[in-house]
Amino acid sequence: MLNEKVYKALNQQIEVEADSSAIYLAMASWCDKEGLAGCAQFFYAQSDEERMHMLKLVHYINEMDAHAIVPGLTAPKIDYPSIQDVFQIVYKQEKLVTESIHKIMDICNECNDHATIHFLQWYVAEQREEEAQVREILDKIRLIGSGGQSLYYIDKEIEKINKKRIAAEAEEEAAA
Ligand code: OFO
Repeated sequence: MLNEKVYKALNQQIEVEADSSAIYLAMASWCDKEGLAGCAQFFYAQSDEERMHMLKLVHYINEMDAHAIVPGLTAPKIDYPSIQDVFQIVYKQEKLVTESIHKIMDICNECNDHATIHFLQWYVAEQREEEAQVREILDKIRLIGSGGQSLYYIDKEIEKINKKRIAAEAEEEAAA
């Protein structure tokens, strides 16, 4: 059985992950409309990943004999000034998610909830990787600059990341 404080915090995290999934889906759709195919593919995949993070929480809470609450959707922003702004927003969102996971860890430590600490370690590692990836993208965007063909080159860079992700997923599947 979960401690009440831990239960509440985990349920709130379901909402945070659901919001991330909706935000990235809205970004994918905006990129599609702007003709940024590589970025669109990146955000569709990110949105799916966030949904998977949300589902992991739902399953964990229920496995612990509590009731996972599915939240209502917060309407995401649907328009963005530029792709540079999109990735800045992503970075802020990922930092917010990291903070939120760390807060739950603190609550778990207070409550001596070793099972949830173990469960959340996956999220801690995932957040470290996601923040690093967005920082890398922001660095590339800065290097490419905002000249005439910058959108083309930014999209190409994101396509490279998509290819790496697909290859990593194929490797994981083969190893399973
Ligand atoms: Fe849920 O992984 Fe980042 O946000």
